[in-house]
Amino acid sequence: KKKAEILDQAAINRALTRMAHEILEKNKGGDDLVLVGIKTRGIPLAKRLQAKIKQIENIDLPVGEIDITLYRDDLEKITDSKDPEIHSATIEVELEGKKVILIDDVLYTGRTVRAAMDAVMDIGRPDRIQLGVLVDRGHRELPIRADYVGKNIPTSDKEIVVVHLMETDDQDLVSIYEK
Ligand code: 3GP
Ligand code: 5GP
Ligand code: MG
Repeated sequence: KKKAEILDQAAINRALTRMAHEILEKNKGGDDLVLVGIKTRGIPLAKRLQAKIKQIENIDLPVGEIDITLYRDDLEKITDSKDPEIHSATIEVELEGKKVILIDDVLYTGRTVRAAMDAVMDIGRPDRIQLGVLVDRGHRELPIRADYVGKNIPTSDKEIVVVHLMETDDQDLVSIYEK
């Protein structure tokens, strides 16, 4: 049951524009940055950030992809589910000396990000790993935080954040639903 619409298309676009500027500011430009999208909706978000960074600084950042399997029968059991596992990771560029920025749509327990960091470290040895998410909904179960956040949305564990993106869902909209 839908409770509220939190970000519409314009708000999502503004948040991503700000995040692109923050990424460039924090890293003093785009040198050695590699964006890595986490499975479905992190990937179009990483590509949008890549396009914005291209507009701002005229540089083409590489975009990699990590596919993480969740092993969840249903979303009710989200917190007592087993840790996620890496299904595949595709990063075409050498990571030695690079700064990897993981991108996901929603940050929740942090378990997916932990698994994604393992996958990156298996592929190469970046100098740094940072994290950007469109929505931080709280409820971390690990000491993980995001460096770039589109919007903090305090949620109860009975709520879910539904992220719709043009590329996957034919519209841009972030809403809160009650399970
Ligand atoms: P996404 O990351 O592409 O949005 O994690 C696999 C998918 O399951 C995610 O895809 C996400 O949409 C969905 N998902 C995982 N946990 C939750 C949750 O707590 N609530 C909701 N609505 N979806 C979830
Ligand atoms: P984690 O609990 O590991 O932080 O999140 C697990 C995965 O599910 C991540 O890819 C995250 O984006 C997604 N996720 C967690 N909670 C939500 C949510 O409320 N809504 C959506 N759309 N995805 C979620
Ligand atoms: Mg996600």
